[in-house]
Amino acid sequence: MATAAIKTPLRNAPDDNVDWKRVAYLVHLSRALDKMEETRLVPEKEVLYQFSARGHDMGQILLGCRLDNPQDASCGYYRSRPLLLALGVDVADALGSAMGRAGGYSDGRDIGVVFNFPNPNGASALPMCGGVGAQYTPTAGWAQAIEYYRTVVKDPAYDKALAVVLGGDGSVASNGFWAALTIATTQKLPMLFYIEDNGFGISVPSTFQTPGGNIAANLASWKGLKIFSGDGTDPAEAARLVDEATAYVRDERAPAMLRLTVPRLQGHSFQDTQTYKSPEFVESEWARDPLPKLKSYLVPAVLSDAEWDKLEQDAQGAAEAACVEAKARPVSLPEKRDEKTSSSKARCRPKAAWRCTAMSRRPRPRKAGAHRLWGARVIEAMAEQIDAAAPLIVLAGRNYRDPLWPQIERRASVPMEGLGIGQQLAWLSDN
Ligand SMILES: Cc1ncc(C[n+]2csc(CCOP(=O)(O)OP(=O)(O)O)c2C)c(N)n1
Ligand SMILES: [Mg+2]
Repeated sequence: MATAAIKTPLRNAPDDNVDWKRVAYLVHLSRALDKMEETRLVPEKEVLYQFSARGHDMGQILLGCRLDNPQDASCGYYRSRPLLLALGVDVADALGSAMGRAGGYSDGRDIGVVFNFPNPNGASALPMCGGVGAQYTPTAGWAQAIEYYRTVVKDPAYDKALAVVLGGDGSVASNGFWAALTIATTQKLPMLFYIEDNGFGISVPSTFQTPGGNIAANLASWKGLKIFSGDGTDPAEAARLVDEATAYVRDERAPAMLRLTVPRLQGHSFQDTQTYKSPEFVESEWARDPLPKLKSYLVPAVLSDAEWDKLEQDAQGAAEAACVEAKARPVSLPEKRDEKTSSSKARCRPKAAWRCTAMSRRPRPRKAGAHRLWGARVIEAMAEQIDAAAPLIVLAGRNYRDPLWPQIERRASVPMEGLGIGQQLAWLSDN
């Protein structure tokens, strides 16, 4: 009896500074969305390109919960939806984008798994794209802007702000990674490199991306970079590392890397059946699933079993409601999509945006409407920058010229028309 009276149950002591209920809810929500896409929306052909974040979710959500400064910004990649959920992105927007629906922040323009989230109430997510490594230098730019506002404009709102970039173990072999690392460390920028090391870039093991497969170990002697590294599936360790790394960047105004190892519990994308992994390896990955670890960490220390189940049900309910809302949205029409792209961008940065939208995209000859629309945009962009009466020398080929020609032929000349490629090069070097 005496023994029983003094025996204290073994309990975890989760950090009170973490809102664990929110973390658990969001992990359940991320899982519910992944499962809904895999089991229903992909077979229904509502979602065509699906990426599961399963295994990466808890770490990202812990990170997102620490991005609480409205001047913070993050930039992720196609596996970053859990982070976006933690930043507060509308669930129907997240799902609707993957379904190419109208509305939301992308109005059907994105491939779905990439996001942008100009968040007026908190940390924003910079526009992402599918190019591996493309996320790094824009994030360095944000970090540089933070420092400009802090030290030149002297706006105290930026005193503790940071920029965080998310990337996989494959992305550390990209130009963007090394460029941003150089910028952030030579300029001492408040930038956190959050590396989710799942051991693979599609089917390629991380040992092909960096010697030994551990970028944090390899950068140990890199000057001006504080390194944090650990297990992204262990709730206590991941929460502590996220805390330490974000606090370091905020307080020291200097860059850091946080590398968390995580299992990729699904194929690279839905289509990938992972035949390059042995069944034993896949099993060992599932043994590292952070969700059951989170449950045993929180129940009963923070939540009862019933509360845990209720969070899961609530998250499923939210995912279902978001699905109904997203499906009720019309499919975004290409014409409308183009209008929205140009007009919304024009509101932010008129000239640069017009140049980028109107001039960089190649017109598609078989789509006469799109061809004409492209031509009209280029004409408008030119009108902003070139005098209406100025003579024009057109160096572009026929595909690009044709949609503009009726409007410019009176003042345009095409000096390289009819020349072969070698003659064109000669003309260009002579003129
Ligand atoms: C510039 C560029 N090169 C190649 C690809 C093709 N690609 C898509 S995902 C991927 C692997 C990236 O792996 P990692 O960074 O580890 O992220 P993970 O998918 O494992 O989360 C590659 C090579 C691409 N999208 N962009
Ligand atoms: Mg990877």
